[in-house]
Amino acid sequence: MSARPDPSAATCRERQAYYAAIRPLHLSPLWEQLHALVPPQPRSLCVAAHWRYEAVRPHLMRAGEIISAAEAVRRVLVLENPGLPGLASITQSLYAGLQLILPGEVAPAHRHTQSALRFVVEGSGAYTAVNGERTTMQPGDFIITPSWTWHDHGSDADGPVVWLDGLDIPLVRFFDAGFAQNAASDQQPITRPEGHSLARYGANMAPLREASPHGATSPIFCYPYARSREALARLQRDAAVDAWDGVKLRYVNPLTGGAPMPTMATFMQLLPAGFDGKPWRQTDGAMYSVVEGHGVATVGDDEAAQRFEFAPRDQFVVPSWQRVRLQARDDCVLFSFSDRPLQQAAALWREERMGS
Ligand code: 1HN
Repeated sequence: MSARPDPSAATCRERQAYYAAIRPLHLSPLWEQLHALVPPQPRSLCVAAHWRYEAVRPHLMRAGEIISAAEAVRRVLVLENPGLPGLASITQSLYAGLQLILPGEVAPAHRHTQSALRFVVEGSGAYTAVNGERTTMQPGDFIITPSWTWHDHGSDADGPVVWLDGLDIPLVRFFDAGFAQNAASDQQPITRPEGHSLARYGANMAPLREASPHGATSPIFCYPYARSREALARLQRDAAVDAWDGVKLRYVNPLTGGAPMPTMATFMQLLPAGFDGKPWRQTDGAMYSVVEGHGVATVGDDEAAQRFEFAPRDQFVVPSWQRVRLQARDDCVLFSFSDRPLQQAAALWREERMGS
């Protein structure tokens, strides 16, 4: 843009007086903020951040001593983006937290218009119930709570169970479209056997005469880790490894081929031992949960780059349009989620793969 001479002091005073005169009418001059409104490229307030599980776990277990799941309703430590304090946001559009449930506890049934995903981080044997069906959690499982479905959690495990919650809370807040209700009883009646939704929709087959039970949301309740891990292992062996992503797959709604939820896309990738990935950037900032392996995520531009040395169960967030590079010491498996489906619906999503 062409440089113009700075206005004189008198002109500035005149303009300030003018701005003051129009303020009571709730008018403001666009020309003072135009450049900030349409920046040349995304400049997110969200920053890259890394939560080492080793550092977080003792505090999560302490939460288990100071409050019950019943009293807390959801006993969660929110992963608050350091650039978005107080907003319960991991990125501008999404929320993330680590939820703990202890043996014998129940997190009471409620429903809300916010969609949720659960990604199991530690422990086995807790369950979540949605729509009359329960699923028992195993580490690495990806579980869906569709918008406006009753859901409660409980645990028959013999130790703590921890999962990552991902919700579209900031998005729903942005749209002022949030509704919530508590159920009359803590636990919903179970009307279907465990594994029902997977049998019905998870075998590359679908029922003949039945509408999607959750509209645009996937009818699959739990995407078991064992299946995803097996697919990645086969592809690592049998197919070329992508220089940016390693072996990366997206989870799908089998009825549409699209993302499992209208607001959130989910992914799982395997970085083979010794993987030294090329850098990329995408407009969807993403939250990562490390399932297996040790490696390094380098986020940001050269001098300002942050180096996250990650280990299993660590969580880290990558902001929109920041450069990212992934390296693996041993075989690494990473789960991630982002708001990509909405960005794609709005024709906003972009990516750049550098060094090709
Ligand atoms: C919620 O309902 C759950 O159901 C977890 O487990 C986290 C964060 C904010 C609002 C509702 C759950 C949540 C939440």
